[in-house]
Amino acid sequence: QSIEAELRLALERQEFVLYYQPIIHLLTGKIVGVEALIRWQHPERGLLPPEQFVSVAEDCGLILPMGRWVLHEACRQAQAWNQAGLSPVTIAINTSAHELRAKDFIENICETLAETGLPPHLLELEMTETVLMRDTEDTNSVLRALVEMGVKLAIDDFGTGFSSLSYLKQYPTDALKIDQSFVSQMINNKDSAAIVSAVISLGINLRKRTIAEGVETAEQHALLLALHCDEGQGYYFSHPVAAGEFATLLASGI
Ligand code: G
Ligand code: G
Ligand code: MN
Ligand code: NA
Repeated sequence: QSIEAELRLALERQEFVLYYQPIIHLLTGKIVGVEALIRWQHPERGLLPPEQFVSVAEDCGLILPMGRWVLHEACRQAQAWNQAGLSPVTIAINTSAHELRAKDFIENICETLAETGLPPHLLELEMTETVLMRDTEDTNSVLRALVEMGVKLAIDDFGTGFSSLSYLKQYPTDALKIDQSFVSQMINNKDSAAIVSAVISLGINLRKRTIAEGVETAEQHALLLALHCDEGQGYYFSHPVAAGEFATLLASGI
């Protein structure tokens, strides 16, 4: 059986699950956001990471129904936490190029927010530079529509894509997620530290939040704080965890 056929079945059988990784406000240490990360609970092969199936789903078009499921499930879950009285957190969702260019993308987001009751400002869509650089005209109107709805936009893996800085002016983005490759090397490598520092300055000057990805050590945490990075995400704070475990973290007031 091809992986494509397997993926189709997995969607029907609801074998996908979302894991949640906290995003911490560095100054207060509080959880202010969470990134939803898809996993495939495979009946024989166990819990599979997205590297093993997301690109296949993109190539065969299954990324659209999969993305709709992720959006709906993440918004439903975030609103359930809200209604349970936990402190509101922004739910961040990875958005692929296919999804962004789908005709019903905006409509789908509108409907999902209406159905789940999640306030639009608590939804943040993460897109890579590569996703943003395609069809700039169309992309711009889609992004403007999202901003009008109050949905937030973050540039994922910032600094690793193939792009120019001019799109920072062109697109109404709210946040820059500093790629973990820079963060992981910034203690031992001056050039990586310089890049992290420059991206944070760029964020400050453009009034965009900066979020450091892949924070693993106390040294990295301290340096990011000193550089005035807004938020952090990584194993130092928490691995991606199942929904129940995330609710426990949130309830503990971290
Ligand atoms: O969970 P993990 O750290 O292994 O995720 C690896 C990558 O897989 C992420 O950086 C992200 O780009 C991608 N990914 C995870 N979840 C989703 C999802 O729901 N949709 C899409 N399109 N990509 C995802
Ligand atoms: O969306 P994106 O492709 O950036 O997804 C982030 C990926 O990075 C996820 O697959 C997540 O599991 C992984 N990740 C999260 N925190 C850390 C970390 O501290 N170190 C490393 N090496 N990977 C991380
Ligand atoms: Mn991401
Ligand atoms: Na990223």
